[in-house]
Amino acid sequence: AELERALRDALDADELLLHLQPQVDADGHLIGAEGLMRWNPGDPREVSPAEFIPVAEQSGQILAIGRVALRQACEHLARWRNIPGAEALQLAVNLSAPHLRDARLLDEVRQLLKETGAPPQRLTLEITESVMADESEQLMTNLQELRALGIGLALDDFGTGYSSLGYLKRLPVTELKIDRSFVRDLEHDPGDAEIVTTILAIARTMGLEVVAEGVETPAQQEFLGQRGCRRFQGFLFHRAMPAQSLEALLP
Ligand code: G
Ligand code: G
Ligand code: MN
Ligand code: NA
Repeated sequence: AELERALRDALDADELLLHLQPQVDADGHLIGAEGLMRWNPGDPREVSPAEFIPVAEQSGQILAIGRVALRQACEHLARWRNIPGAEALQLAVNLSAPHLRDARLLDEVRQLLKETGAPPQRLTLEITESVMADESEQLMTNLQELRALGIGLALDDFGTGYSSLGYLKRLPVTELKIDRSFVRDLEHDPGDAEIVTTILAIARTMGLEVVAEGVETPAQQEFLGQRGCRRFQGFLFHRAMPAQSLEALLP
């Protein structure tokens, strides 16, 4: 309850900041980023999202956090239209299951696109597999309308939860994110290696983009690249950083 109150104040005072973890291609060139929310970054009072996201999910504040993330992401995308080398960057935002099912989501997104001038084709929304636990009519309508706007849909933490090929067929997703738990022991755990190989084969068959998460070693990148992975995210390349630091990486 203490954290919930502090989070409400932080939301009111606009103190949440979307940091960006770069995504790179096989040559290490910047191709996009995932937005990861930070509260008092770099400050002794910093609270980790691993702590405040679950609280916000419980309290319902996760919708307000999602709106903050969407707004900041759209502002970055709009600014990047005018920065040489940044025009084609893709930016992904994590949205919670209740937000994706919310009847107001599409109005919010349309309004933000209009206000900021962000190009919807550059925006991707990350969905965790837990949304599929309740495939409501409103969820399916929202996802279809987001796609119709040109927004991408990525299945986050793919392979860890409820994923089945049936869901993949029904949901209008454009991208899979290989969960970092499968990437971690890739070189030593034959089971994980097999899972990753299978996810990449599924993506190829279904014409989906894939991003490998949690890439920490060149050997992991090589294994993934040999099996067709073209997009990478992880500490081998970059940690999450403020938008201006990402912009400083541009050639
Ligand atoms: O950001 P890491 O850097 O520590 O994030 C921890 C967890 O919090 C991850 O599971 C990540 O998906 C989640 N997370 C970070 N930012 C957001 C956000 O803006 N919205 C939601 N729903 N989850 C987030
Ligand atoms: O759940 P989601 O995939 O949205 O969360 C991303 C989380 O993964 C964040 O907490 C982020 O800080 C973390 N992360 C990103 N890259 C790496 C990595 O290479 N290694 C580890 N251990 N964590 C990572
Ligand atoms: Mn994510
Ligand atoms: Na993930």
